[in-house]
Amino acid sequence: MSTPAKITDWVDRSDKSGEFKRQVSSFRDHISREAGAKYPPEKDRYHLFVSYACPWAHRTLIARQLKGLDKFITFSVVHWHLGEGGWRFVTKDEKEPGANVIPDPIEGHEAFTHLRQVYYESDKDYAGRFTVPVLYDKKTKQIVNNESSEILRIFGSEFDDLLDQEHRGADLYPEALRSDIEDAHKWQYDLINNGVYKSGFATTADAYERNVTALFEALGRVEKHLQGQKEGPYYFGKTLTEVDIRLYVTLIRFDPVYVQHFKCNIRDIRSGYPATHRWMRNLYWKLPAFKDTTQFEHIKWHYTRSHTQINPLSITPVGPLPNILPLEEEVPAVAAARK
Ligand SMILES: N[C@@H](CCC(=O)N[C@@H](CS)C(=O)NCC(=O)O)C(=O)O
Repeated sequence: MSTPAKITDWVDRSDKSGEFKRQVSSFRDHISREAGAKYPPEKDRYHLFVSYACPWAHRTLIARQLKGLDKFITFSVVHWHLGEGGWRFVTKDEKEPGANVIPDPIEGHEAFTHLRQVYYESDKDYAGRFTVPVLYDKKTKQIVNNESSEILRIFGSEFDDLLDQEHRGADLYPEALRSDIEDAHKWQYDLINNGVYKSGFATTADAYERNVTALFEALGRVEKHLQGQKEGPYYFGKTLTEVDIRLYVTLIRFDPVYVQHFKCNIRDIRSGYPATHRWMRNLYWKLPAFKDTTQFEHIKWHYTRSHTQINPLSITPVGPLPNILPLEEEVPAVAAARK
């Protein structure tokens, strides 16, 4: 008899390849400023459900803040623990760190305990995974979109007519860089963003070794690119783009979690990739949209205490300390080598 699928089975138990295969997102509508759009940009109409732990959700939180959409789109954060029922909301009496970690705040959702209920409200026959981020329309009570790359793109442009000059000007997908951005997304998504998961969730040594090797080759490629980047602090020099956001959310979790929990330990960022380390710290320390949305307790607790097949005792490793180094400080070996 085969074992029934569980929400916490990251690799299908009958899949002999041992490979983690990410499902395709199901809700793919768009908020659009085109006349007659089903979901037009409007103040206080949309809500974002996220987890601070999740790198995909983190993309959307950064874009929301960078574009000044905090005044337009509300958000709430689920409990960091992912159990058999999927993501759950905190109860009224629970106190967890971080802003907006609250029960489901939507009118009519007073009895909702889990994110899955938001999915079933939109589609009673929904049969996919109950993932964050979820962009939700409070007016029609429907999920608009649950694919972070698309939500990022929506936030980047579709509210621009409502924004002040400064935020309208923050173009995360500028015309002149579009083909470079798309090229970077292609390999970085597969080898880095998803690569850490494919390494960590692999259930055979072969699948793990193949994916972790490819991941570190790709990190070498990022490092080489950033070493050659003399024009400015961002991936493409003076212009902050989607590529910075999408790489950051994976790399900020790298040393605190992925190195040990996902066995991505050929090197770490702080001692092995100086240009990448500087690029990442610049984003964190100089731009509040990056620092304010990075919640290390949710990040560390979620992975190490939810994935019990990887860490059965749920003991969270203390280090590395600090989670992120100050801009001008290096690990002792790097500092000594510089002298
Ligand atoms: N394609 C989705 C992936 C999102 C995703 O996988 N989110 C994870 C958290 S990091 C999740 O919610 N997983 C819950 C589950 O699979 O049950 C996106 O990029 O928006």
